[in-house]
Amino acid sequence: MKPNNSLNGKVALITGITGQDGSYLAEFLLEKGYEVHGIKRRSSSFNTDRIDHIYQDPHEANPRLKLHYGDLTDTSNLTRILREVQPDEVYNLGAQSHVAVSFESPEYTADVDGMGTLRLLEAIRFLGLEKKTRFYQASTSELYGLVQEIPQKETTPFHPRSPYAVAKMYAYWITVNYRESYGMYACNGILFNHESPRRGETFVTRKITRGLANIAQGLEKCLFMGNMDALRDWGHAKDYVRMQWMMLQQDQPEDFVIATGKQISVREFIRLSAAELGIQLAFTGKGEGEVATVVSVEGDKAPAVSVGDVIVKVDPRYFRPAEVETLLGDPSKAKEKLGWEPEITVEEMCAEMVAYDLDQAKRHALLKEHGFDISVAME
Ligand code: NDP
Ligand code: GDR
Repeated sequence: MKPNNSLNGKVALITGITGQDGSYLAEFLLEKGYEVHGIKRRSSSFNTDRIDHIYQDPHEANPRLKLHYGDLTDTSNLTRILREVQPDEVYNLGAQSHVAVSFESPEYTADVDGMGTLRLLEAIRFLGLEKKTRFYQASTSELYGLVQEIPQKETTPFHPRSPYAVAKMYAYWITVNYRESYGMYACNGILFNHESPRRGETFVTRKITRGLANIAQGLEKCLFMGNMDALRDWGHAKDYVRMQWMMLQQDQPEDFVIATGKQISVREFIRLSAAELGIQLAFTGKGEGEVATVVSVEGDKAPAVSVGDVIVKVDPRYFRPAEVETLLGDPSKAKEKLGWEPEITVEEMCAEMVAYDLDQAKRHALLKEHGFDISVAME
């Protein structure tokens, strides 16, 4: 067996290590003593921002974090990496993960999110690693789509509503199938929405916290939103990656719903975020005509905002061809079998995200004041 730098004897491979969850999971596994390998895509500019703080220069030390170029669309590449790494645990977090974008690129999304999962499972089997390597699949509450039951649990029927969700449904079942067919330790975490300051800027929570912070500092005038009635069960990514690891430490592989059991609307998340900046909003109008107007401003976090400003409008451009209106998870199984419970509330998470984005906005405003105008464009 190849010698490794693991402190606990274990080696993990993470696809999607440069993403939100991948970065938190890599930190978590390094703290546990793992040697962590990650697959990153080749990009024309640097794409490792979220993991730069844990990267160790291979010239200076025996790093416990190692990166490999790769792509979930490339079978030979995945097989070669798996053969080289011989992981004890594989976390398949890599995906084209944006639901709205999946309507624009359905075929690519199917290839990466659906077939990519098959490629990994098949490579594990092809290399004879099926008894050694445990496999975690990043499944999603989007599988429930048009919900059949409230709240949603492991037994709730699926009705996917986007090319993303349909691709993830294939990945869900192929993971179950490899478990049943080949006795592989393979399981699905059916995770509800989870966020953090590392959330991609075009997902709704981050779009809101970043957009409002920019408006507070005078970098932008207005936030343009899609469906503000959508209801989501939002948790913190840090809580959810802990659970990803816990799922692979059981005697038997099983699928689990991971959620907080509480939901709020997009509109309520806007209200919470604005309040963190000292801004109270009034929402008026309906559907495409809805706007949010500033009714009061307190404190010094939003010097560029005045009473009467309209700082949120609806732009139908952000409506989806088929929408998932409401998601609410029931995490009882995870609580009873694994003792998992989320530790961070949506209010605490929102406060953390706003504080981070306000700090960024202040830096940008300062640069702008001194003649260095960098783009803060909002999606
Ligand atoms: P992100 O979008 O932040 O990260 C996705 C990761 O996948 C990035 O590292 C990205 O690389 C990588 N990736 C994209 N395409 C490919 C490809 N073709 N080959 C290899 N890697 C690729 O997602 P999250 O961290 O939020 O989510 C992690 C996983 O969990 C995803 O599979 C997502 O679908 C799923 N999920 C997420 C939930 C959430 O609320 N966050 C809820 C339920 C499931 P790059 O950095 O280069 O773009
Ligand atoms: P979602 O997350 O589609 O649930 O998928 P997203 O944050 O994109 O949308 C949540 C809800 O907000 C509504 N919405 C908007 N969404 C975006 N992105 N931008 C807007 O301007 C906007 N206005 C309203 C959406 O219509 C939707 O109802 C996320 C991803 O992380 C998936 O990978 C993951 O599987 C699921 O969560 C669980």
